[in-house]
Amino acid sequence: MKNSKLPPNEKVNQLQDHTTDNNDQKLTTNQGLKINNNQDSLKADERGPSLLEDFILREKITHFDHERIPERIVHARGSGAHGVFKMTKSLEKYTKAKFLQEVGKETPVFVRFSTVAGSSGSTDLARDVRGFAIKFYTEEGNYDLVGNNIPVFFIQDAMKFPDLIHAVKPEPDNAIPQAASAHDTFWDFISLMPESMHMIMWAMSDRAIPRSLRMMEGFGVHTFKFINCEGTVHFVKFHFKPKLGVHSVAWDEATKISGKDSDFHRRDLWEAIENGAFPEWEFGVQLIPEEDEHKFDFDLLDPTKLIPEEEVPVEIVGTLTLNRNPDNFFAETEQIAFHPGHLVPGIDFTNDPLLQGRLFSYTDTQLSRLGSPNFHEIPINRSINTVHNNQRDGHMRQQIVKGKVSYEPNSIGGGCPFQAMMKDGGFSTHNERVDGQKIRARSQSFVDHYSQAKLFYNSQSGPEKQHLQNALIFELSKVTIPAIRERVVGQLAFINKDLAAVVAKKVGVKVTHLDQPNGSIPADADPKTLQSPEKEPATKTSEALSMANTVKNTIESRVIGFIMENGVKATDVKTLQSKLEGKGATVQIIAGSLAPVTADDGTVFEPKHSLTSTASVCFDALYICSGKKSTAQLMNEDNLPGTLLFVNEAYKHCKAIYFGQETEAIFNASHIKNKKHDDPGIIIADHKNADDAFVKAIAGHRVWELEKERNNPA
Ligand code: HDE
Repeated sequence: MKNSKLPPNEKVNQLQDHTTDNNDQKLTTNQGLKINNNQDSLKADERGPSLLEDFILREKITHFDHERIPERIVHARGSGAHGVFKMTKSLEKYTKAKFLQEVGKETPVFVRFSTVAGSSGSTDLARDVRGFAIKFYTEEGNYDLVGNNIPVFFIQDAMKFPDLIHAVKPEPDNAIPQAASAHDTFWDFISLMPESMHMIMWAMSDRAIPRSLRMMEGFGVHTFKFINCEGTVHFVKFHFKPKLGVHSVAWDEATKISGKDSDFHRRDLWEAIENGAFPEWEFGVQLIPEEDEHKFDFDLLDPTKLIPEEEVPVEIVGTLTLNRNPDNFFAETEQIAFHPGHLVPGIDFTNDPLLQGRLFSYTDTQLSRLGSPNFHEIPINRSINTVHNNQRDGHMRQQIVKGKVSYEPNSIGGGCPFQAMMKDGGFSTHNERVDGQKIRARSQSFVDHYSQAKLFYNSQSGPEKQHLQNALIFELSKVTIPAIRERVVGQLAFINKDLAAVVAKKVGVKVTHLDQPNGSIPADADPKTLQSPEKEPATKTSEALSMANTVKNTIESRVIGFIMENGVKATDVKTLQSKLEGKGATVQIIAGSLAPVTADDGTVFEPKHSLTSTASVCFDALYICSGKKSTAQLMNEDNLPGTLLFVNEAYKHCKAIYFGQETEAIFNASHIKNKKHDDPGIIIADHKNADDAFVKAIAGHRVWELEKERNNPA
């Protein structure tokens, strides 16, 4: 199903009014004047100087000169899509937000995913947090949930955000490195900010190198509030759980994908939607009655903490589906402007000091990025309900508001536009009681920096712990100042002594105990208020924190490389291809060159790639197609290096590899020949269930538990 055939919704209809199709049209200037020569400028004689009066050339070049706008200061690299949010269970009991009331209710959305540190042209596979920002076009106005793929954050207070970002961005003297946290300034900052340790565990885990944007979770991160019609308040955490499970690539793979296809995630999202494999998430909430605010061993307002699902289960109440690619990247994905302060009645903020700071930042940044307070009039940013107010003028104003009145109260305009009563959908802030003194300080309840870092680390599977450890070693090995490496290792020791010891050894420092684990807490704070790093979390391990527990039994939208050459056994190829495609996977043919491949029965297969134009890192699994002749050609002088690189790398990255009939020669020349144990990821076509075994292996994502063996094949 191609996205153009989808039923339109209110947002898509609205965008149609601003969409142009150049098909069958004549070229014009921006004033609509038809142009009859788009090749030559106006000159005094064929070989003479250009004339200033050439308004057509001037308009074209002036527009070109001003095509760029500032990229986002963070989250500059992003990809987006349209979709629909659908309720499967009513939240009426908890919130009066209209789009969350009715089962079956559909709300148009636009979602933008992003990396944080890199510039807009940087690689998709950087080790980084991913943004997960959703604009819900509701009947009550736009609601933005501007979240991440990790449920906690580096810092507790907005005051530290510019410092965090300056530390992670390229260093200011030489602008190195791009889209990477593996450098001195980032780790210097982190080593002095113990509150970042929980987030560091997540950011060093494979969550920071997703297999695809469609295989990541989304979180609102902060605690928000739901308010129902009676004014009852619940605290709420938002979750999006991908239907395909949460999956990542290996770090070695990520670095190679960055070279082979730095648009890997953007392309994957685009192609999945074009092919009708619509990315889908379950939407869930954790709900906490207002009176239970202080029942936890952490503060709900602290954005470095999550609520373990064992303590408050996630209730699934809806689905998010992305089903339409944008028509124009700049107009839609680049110009979309999110803001955590775009609310609807029934949803409100909490006093989380990180969230509070964000409420100022997002509109402010749009003013310099999009250049005008009228950015809400850009088609992608317009609400589907009409805007009525007395705001006027400014750069690039689009709306033509009738009448003499642009103030309130007024009698000339009959008092319009009127304030809305609450019962008519007028927004009112939660009437929370606040007693206190003005104070520039951190709450004592925030001074616990290690217990949930322990919870996360202890919840990981063996291979996940190993990857996290390797990531820390990689990152810290890029830090040139030993004292910084030592301080970070000192922080790790508060989380797990063995982890600290292994990392310390590899990065050439000793584990030294840090006396002051309280970071940004003032040095003159009362020692009784400082938390001991020995504190253990109330919940010791949490299943939901390990990606290993999210594997689903599906191969939907997985990309399988079929490696073949002339003489390949057509029946085997066709049988397996139809089985895989029948289950929603995509098959791509790889051959020695792009020349058509003629099979044993005369069937012609068109390769999408050659062995040298792509690499195994761009595929989820490989099938080495049956056929003696094909095998011989894949092993000729020309193809052998490419064939073996494919197989050996896929093996190293723990992928499923299926050897068809008469492909032993390739098996025996590869690293796999030395495999010592049963490996469910290596399938040999010597039994009738081999095709099914391959399907099962692909659905398992990777055999991470055999990584050690696969990386030491000799
Ligand atoms: Fe953002 N953030 N942020 N952030 N953020 C921006 O807004 C900021 C934070 C997040 O696809 C900027 O329009 C401050 C947490 C996403 O367009 C800027 C603080 C979370 C996106 C900004 C934070 C996020 C942004 C840059 C600390 C997860 C991309 C361009 C107080 C819950 C949205 C823009 C998109 C973008 C500021 C912390 C998520 C500068 C000051 C925590 C997904 O306004």
